[in-house]
Amino acid sequence: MKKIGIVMGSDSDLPIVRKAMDTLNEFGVPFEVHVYSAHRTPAEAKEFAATAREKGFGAIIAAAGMAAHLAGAIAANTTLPVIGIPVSSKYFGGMDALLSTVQMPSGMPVATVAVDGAANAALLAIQILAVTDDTLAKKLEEKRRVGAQTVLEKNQKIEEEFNR
Ligand code: RP5
Repeated sequence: MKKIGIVMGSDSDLPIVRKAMDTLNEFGVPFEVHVYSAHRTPAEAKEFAATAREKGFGAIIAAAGMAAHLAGAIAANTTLPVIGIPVSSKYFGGMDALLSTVQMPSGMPVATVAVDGAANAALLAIQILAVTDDTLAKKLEEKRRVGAQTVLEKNQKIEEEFNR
């Protein structure tokens, strides 16, 4: 199975990134995690992206906050799918990171999830691998089924309480 690369701009992003790692572990998808910054360690970020395909990665998740150029900088150096997680910080409620991640110029796509949306980033990465992996696709379907069941149970409780 292809690996998922996870890159974060700072170790301060780890509490958010951990949700992606938990989801990948839940599905048994192998991954590597690194701290590479588009601004503080641009050479290492570039090297990781440029060699990711030959090292067996199938997609890369990049998480960063503030002027969050990491996902774009990674995308500039690989044709693997890149998923950006805008990480919220003290100011602007994560809008700074969201716009820095999502507003990529034409020809250089980054699939951006919600602010701090690390679990969805992992699910999207798994969906990418599941294009050619039926076992993973079945696990995704089962997770959706369980998720729907949970919502239906909540609905039933609400209906019983308020619809008399
Ligand atoms: C970004 O700056 C990082 O991704 C992090 O979200 C933010 C703050 O980094 P630290 O100052 O906490 O290292 O590059």
